[in-house]
Amino acid sequence: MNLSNPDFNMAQFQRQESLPGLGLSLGRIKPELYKQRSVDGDEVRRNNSCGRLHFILKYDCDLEQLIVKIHRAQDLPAKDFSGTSDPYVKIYLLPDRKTKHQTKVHRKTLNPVFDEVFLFPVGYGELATRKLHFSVYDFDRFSRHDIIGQVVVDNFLELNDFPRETRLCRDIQYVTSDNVDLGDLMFSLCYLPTAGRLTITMIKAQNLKAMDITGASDPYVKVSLMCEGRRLKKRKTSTKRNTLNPVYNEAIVFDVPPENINQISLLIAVMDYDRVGHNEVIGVCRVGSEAPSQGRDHWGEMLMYPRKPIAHWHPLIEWVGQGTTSGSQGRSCNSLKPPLSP
Ligand SMILES: [Ca+2]
Ligand SMILES: [Ca+2]
Repeated sequence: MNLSNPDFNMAQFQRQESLPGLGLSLGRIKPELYKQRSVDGDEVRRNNSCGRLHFILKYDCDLEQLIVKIHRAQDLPAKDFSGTSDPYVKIYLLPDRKTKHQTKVHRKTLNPVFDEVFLFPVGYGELATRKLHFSVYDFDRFSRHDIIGQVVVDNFLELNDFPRETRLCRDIQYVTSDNVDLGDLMFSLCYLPTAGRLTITMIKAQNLKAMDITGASDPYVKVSLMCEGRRLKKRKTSTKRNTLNPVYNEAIVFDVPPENINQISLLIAVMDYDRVGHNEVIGVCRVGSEAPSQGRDHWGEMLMYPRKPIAHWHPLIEWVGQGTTSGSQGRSCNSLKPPLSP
């Protein structure tokens, strides 16, 4: 069975997927993926993961539509007292929030097999600015449905095989609310190993959540250099007044010697400035070797291409307020002294 056959059409897509034993064929492709994730629970927790979502993307150039097949989820957290959940998945192709698709609810399982196909009519050229947003929920008969977590896919054109059939398996990121509306942040990362210089250039944000009664926010971005849960240094951009789509183009530089680059991460918070009262967090994202999937990928790309600024969009997720300064400094951080302010 040639899974990357470019002539693969919609009918085959569905037929092939509904063949008995298909679930096994996924497993045959990358069995090591499953093994690692299900055995190493610690790793899953470190990444704030709430299980994994398996799905398949394909773009139909003739019909100009993105085809999304939600295959299954695995190792979901239990949200009900019974020790299970009743999962279902909602998907959007942001920034459009009017077209929403949803799977059926699967009762009492942490490893649901959905096998449902959804279509999003969209021009191929438009895909560069769109992103798929999956929210996994636990259905509850008598109360508000709990969100289990979310997966966001952007940069479609950089996916292997795309627009041909592309199978993906992503960590489900922990969130506490359905934060489709927090917005996105674009920044570039660049590392100069010889100079030991890490540069993050804050480019812009879009569709930020409105925090003020004016219907806008006064966003600035705060970047914290973290080592094992401890904040070593923080820097921020200028504040842009009264906008949900700020443009910064401001570089923030940290001194990080190559021997420490694998121990650190960046916690990036988009904040709303308020003249009166506390400034509030709009949303956050993290990059680093231990960050959730997208932040980890961007970090890895930066290390793979030193001296080259690499820019990506990142979805903002809700700040759940983990302590950033508590806990003792790890041994491995000792050689990374907080650099002096310039
Ligand atoms: Ca439930
Ligand atoms: Ca404000």
